[in-house]
Amino acid sequence: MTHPAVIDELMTLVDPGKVLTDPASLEAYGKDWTKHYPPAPTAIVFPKTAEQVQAIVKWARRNQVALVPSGGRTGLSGAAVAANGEVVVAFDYMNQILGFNEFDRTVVCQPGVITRQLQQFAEEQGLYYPVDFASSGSSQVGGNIGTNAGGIKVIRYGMTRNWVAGLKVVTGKGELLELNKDLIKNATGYDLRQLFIGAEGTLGFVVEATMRLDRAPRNLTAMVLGTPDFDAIMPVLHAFQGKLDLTAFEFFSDKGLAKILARGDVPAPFETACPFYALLEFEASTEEVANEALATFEHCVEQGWVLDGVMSQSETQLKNLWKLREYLSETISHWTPYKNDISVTVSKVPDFLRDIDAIVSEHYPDYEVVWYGHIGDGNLHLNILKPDSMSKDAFFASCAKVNKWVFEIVERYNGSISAEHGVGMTKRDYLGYSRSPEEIACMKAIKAVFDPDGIMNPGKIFALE
Ligand code: 2HG
Ligand code: ZN
Repeated sequence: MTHPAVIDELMTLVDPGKVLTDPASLEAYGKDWTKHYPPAPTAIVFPKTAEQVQAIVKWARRNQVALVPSGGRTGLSGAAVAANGEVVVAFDYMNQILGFNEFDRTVVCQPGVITRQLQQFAEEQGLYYPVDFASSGSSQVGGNIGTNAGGIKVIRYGMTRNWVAGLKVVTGKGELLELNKDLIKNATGYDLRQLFIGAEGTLGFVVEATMRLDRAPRNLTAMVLGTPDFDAIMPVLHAFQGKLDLTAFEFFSDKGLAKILARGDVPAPFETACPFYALLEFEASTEEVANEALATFEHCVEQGWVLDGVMSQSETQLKNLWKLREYLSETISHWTPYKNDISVTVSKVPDFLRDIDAIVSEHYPDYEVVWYGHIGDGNLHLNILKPDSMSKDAFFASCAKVNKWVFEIVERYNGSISAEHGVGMTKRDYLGYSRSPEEIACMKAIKAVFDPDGIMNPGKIFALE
């Protein structure tokens, strides 16, 4: 436990009132959306400047205090959890957009800028920040960078990594590094910026980020298509990708749809009941594009790949169709789901899903399983729902047993045990299914360069040693 005198010293490094130790704050800032681990931080500190972050890290080095970075805490892998007396560094007061350059199409953000704030700022400039996901109303830019956040538009725009022009980071040594200087071309050796993206705060903390923007999409239009089985989704993807530049290609199962419709606030896409649904989106920038989409839909129906479908005709319909997919995670959170976020290359998806589904239904015939995800990226979200009669601990213990088999299948398919939710604490013991011992050794050596004292988010990605 950190000595009270050490916390007193911390208080001198930031503005008055910006260190909290009350139980409610410790509880709130000590956890993310996983809620598996009881939060137990020692204190929460709110820096306002990069210099204050440097002072905090140097203080932590001197006193051997572990630090956990905290953004919107919407993560699903426990990467922002402080369960071992750490001090949480929360970026809520570093939440300003500091600059915009219309020629470079870049925005300079402090790490605590909310994703939606950045999206809205881009819109006000007639531009677009394309990384989007259900938690964009609370997640923060620093956390998005720390986790290399993905979401629903990756098929067209890629992950957060693609949109980071430059970074300022404070390393575990307390040094301030300015990485890539916002350049498009910069052939000067190792791109250290990329190391900090997706590092989950284990190398250092982002204190400023220059994010790129894109042109605004024109007349985004969505289709929801019902398929007779899972296998039909892939030829549908192939057919549409051959004709259109898709901005999204998502899927969900009938069980997922049933949960959404039971809410009572989202209209059904159409009457026909189907086992699986694909949601695709494109820019209907001209009438020809819209006609091409309809012709492709008809082709898919003729082939027997699609049983029914609908295309949005207005902004409201577009939003309503997206709710069918975007509300899933929050809606099923009521059943305390056991989550897995896995990926393979797109061509392997049908066989992969069949193998995993068989394992899960063999071992858990009584559990309800809801499949959804970013199928156009080969990314599946497997959610096993907790029966009401079962305790959370018993349920999670029984699901953990199946992890081994699921991850063996992932390994066999050369896939990833974490497609977009990160490693954090939930996946750290399984890293070896996706990364070789040599790779893990390199990763640990890199950590030692930037964080020689092991104070930056310890116990995340790798187990505590
Ligand atoms: C999504 O795609 C999020 O909705 C959450 O990544 C996934 O709830 C999940 O399993
Ligand atoms: Zn997702």
